[in-house]
Amino acid sequence: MPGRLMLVSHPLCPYVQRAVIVMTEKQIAFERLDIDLADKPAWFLALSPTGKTPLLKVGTEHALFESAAIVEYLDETCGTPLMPANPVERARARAWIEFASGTLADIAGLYAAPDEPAFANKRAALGRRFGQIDAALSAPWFAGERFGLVDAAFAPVFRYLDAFEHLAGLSLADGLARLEAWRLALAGRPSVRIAVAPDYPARLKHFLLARGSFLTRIVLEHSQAIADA
Ligand SMILES: N[C@@H](CCC(=O)N[C@@H](CS)C(=O)NCC(=O)O)C(=O)O
Repeated sequence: MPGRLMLVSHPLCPYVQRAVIVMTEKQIAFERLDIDLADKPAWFLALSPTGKTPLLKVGTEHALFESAAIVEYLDETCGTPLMPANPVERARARAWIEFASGTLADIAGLYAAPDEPAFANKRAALGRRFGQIDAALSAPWFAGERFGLVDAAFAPVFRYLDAFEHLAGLSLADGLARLEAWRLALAGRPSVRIAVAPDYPARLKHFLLARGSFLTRIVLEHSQAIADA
């Protein structure tokens, strides 16, 4: 065990979820401290070169940043490895974790898109990504029989998809049977379920409504249509 772990977090951050999933999978004890990203504490800015969550404080000596680096550190220091032993498979896993980060960036672009053309552009980019992921994945988990770091990296992507379907009636990955099966498996995984607090859906809705973006309009119209039905 590497010493006392403190995960500096934000309740909506998908990158934080990766670390929580991995620590839960590995039964690693940790404390969590949520901060206000709109008003970052000075101690956080002093520790984090990027000023982004997650940040993992390890004992009193180290503060790790970047979710991919954090989860690999946890994987190498605690329990049975979630990364493959084979270097080629490990390189492939790292590449797909990066692809998951790019997918999260496109999702952020989608919910921030100010108008229909920008929204349609991001939606098309996401559709292409989901097709590529569907073609690359095995079953039941990304690389086959064992749950791994790629699964942890993508679980927050699908949490957004669930929310967009529920709040906006918006489907981004239709007709991809393998992806759908993986998404369902991830949604049922206990570590994924508890990676956010029970108030996550309400917080995300509040966040999306406050964006003033094209998706905000869709969420409002969807709520209205449900109220009228
Ligand atoms: N590449 C980073 C991305 C982390 C990230 O974008 N965190 C967001 C919250 S989900 C953040 O802290 N944003 C605050 C800011 O950019 O000022 C990682 O994988 O850890």
